[in-house]
Amino acid sequence: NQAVNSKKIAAGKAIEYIRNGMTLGLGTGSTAYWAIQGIGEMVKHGLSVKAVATSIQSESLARELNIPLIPFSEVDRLDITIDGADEVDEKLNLIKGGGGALLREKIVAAATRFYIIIVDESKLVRHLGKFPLPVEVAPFGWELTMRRLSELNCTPRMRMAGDKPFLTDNQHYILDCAFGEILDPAGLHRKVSDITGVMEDGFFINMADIVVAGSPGGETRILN
Ligand code: DER
Repeated sequence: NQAVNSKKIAAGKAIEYIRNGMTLGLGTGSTAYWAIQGIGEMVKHGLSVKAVATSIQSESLARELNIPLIPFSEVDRLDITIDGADEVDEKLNLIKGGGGALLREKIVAAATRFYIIIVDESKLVRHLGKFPLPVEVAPFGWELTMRRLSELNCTPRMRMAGDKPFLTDNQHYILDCAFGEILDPAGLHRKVSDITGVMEDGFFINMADIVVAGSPGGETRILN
């Protein structure tokens, strides 16, 4: 359908930046899925790259596609990481974490020279915040952490997997915090990350180098 089309189109444009011999970060989610598929095709046709995945889910997809994986401990910098996002504002600040992979995604992003975000154009917003901010918290004392988050004027909700709390690849919980329109995402990120018990939050401030936005009509726009 059209939404898949725009994700695929954005992914196809993003993988054009990949060169032989690069070390890549593989993102997580339904848009990054298409980038990993495209990289798999390039590997099948002789591209030699090494990759670090941002989730167990992306790791197993990469294995299926014979994309050579290396442990993160073997790299100090990644050349390119391609990942999705839930919202992108006009300064290319992001809300991520819809797929629950935000902690490893941010660690990989922070080690990446050229960070490419791929989205359907519906993710482009004037202000972040319509999408609830995913916050990864330690299960130990999560009730106190949740209370402290709500004191920042949001409504935190435990993300569930069936009738149990969702567990991230790092065995933490995710609280989805509805703030409504956020006018100062950098300032709010500092407040959220200051709360003891918060492992990471879904604000990716000043991290994206370019954003490739795909449209259902099949065009792509490069934002930087
Ligand atoms: O969890 C994540 O950060 C994902 O990248 C998410 O933000 C985007 O997922 P999607 O491409 O499936 O919308």
